[in-house]
Amino acid sequence: MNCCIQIYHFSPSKMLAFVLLPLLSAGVSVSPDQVRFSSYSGEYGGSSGQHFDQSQNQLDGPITALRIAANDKYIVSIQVCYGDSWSNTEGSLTGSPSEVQLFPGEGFVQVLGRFTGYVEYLAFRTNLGRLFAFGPGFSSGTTFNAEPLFPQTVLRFISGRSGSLVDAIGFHWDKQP
Ligand code: MMA
Repeated sequence: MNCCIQIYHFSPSKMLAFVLLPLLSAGVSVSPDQVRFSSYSGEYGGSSGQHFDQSQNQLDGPITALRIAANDKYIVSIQVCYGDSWSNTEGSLTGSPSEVQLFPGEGFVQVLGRFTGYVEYLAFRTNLGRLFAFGPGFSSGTTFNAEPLFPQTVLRFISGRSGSLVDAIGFHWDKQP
């Protein structure tokens, strides 16, 4: 018997595998342009102040720390550390910010907040379950719950509007670099 005849000796199950395996593997292999990891939540707050965008800062690395100052009504400033580099301070440089540091590999996976014409309250939850809250706990403002659309993604950078306060904020989620 020569090798060309052997194909007729495949059992039905072998034949099925022969036909189905390439189809199945084609079905589960996803080309890069079909994969989505980026999503955006926001913008939460008012329309005054000047637009800011820290998209360039994400090139410095993952978010590793935050500095946030608040008074009895509002979030006064926010500064984000990307890798080893601190962003510009959005809002006022007055007031004493609270600083939180993330562990290596830790990232923000949820932000709960509240706003009126300005951002009043922000609570950041990490993928290790830690929660860091800033600003007054109660007011009549509108609440929000910002989360990434895709699993295994984290906060990569923020954008928004600021002046002497943080007027508005938005959250950009993506894979950790
Ligand atoms: C400034 C100015 C406004 C902004 C507030 C609060 C005091 O006014 O930039 O446009 O709304 O600060 O950030």
